[in-house]
Amino acid sequence: MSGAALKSLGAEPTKAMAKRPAVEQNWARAAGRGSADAGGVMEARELFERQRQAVLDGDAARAAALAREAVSSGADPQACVDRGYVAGIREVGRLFEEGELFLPELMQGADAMKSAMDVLRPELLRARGGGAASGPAVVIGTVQGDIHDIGKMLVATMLEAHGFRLVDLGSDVPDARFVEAAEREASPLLALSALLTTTMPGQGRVIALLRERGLRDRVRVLVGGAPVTRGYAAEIGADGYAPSAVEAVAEARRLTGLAP
Ligand code: B1M
Repeated sequence: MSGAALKSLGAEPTKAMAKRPAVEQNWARAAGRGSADAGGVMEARELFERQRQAVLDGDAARAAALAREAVSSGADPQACVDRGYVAGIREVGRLFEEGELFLPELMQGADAMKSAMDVLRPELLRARGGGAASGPAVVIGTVQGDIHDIGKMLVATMLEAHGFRLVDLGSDVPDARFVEAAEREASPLLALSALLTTTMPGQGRVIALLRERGLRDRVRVLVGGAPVTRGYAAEIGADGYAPSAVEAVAEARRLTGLAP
């Protein structure tokens, strides 16, 4: 990442930050658990800032090391994802859009985010009871032409953590593969992610294909992804929409008839 871009953010590590030990015990209390004293809250903020910065720097090794250290100190993995790593990747996206960063840096930021997620994913599952799959099968993927899979992975993790059996088709998934998987797995729910305005229509195409194959009555469709809105979901005839991974769980429960 260019020095200019970092300076424009005021994002270079401060001397105070550099001197402090990487992880301190009270992160466990502080990171998202609400009962920390003022010092603990400060340490949690510092942890999230370092995680955000590692993604902004595109430093996969540092992002993973901070995730491992956070886990070993008992920090809340969800808070690390939301306030640390996701904050970082969104900042990378903003700088990319403004022409401050270029594609290689976007890719490095994504790699850093993913290396942290490799560490945090099992923790997210564990934090919510281990993800023993007792619920309905959900077929999930990012639509055709779209290789963004970080948000989809977070949604899949949250659904799995809440007991759904996940059939993850990955990214850049052809329309027919979604429909065939829903039929093969007898899945009542298709979860379609799209991150590009140019690939959003893929969500509508899959719904049309379900209808064409006579499956629309028994397969509900949940859509999401940064450019997708509730209005767009209604326009294409989706059954549900969620703006975040957490809200996707409530929506998936509603659509599969589980208690809220
Ligand atoms: Co791309 N990219 N990217 N990118 N990228 C965006 C999306 C963009 C907004 C950046 C920007 O310009 N600001 C822009 C899209 C503009 C537009 O369409 N209007 C863009 C572009 C242009 C591109 C390329 C075209 C760049 C190029 O090649 N010139 C290219 C396209 C490649 C392709 O797909 N064909 C491209 C490539 C890439 C990378 C490969 C480098 C990398 C992706 C790596 C990967 O995913 N494996 C990448 C990244 C990292 C981003 C940004 C920076 C971050 C995306 C992300 O992971 N966010 C992104 C900017 C941004 O989003 N602010 C950007 C974090 C993630 C947790 O959030 O995915 O929104 P999100 O998921 C959230 C919610 O949306 C929701 O829950 C999640 C968690 O709370 N959610 C759902 C997501 N799916 C859901 C499904 C649900 C429910 C909720 O139900 C089914």
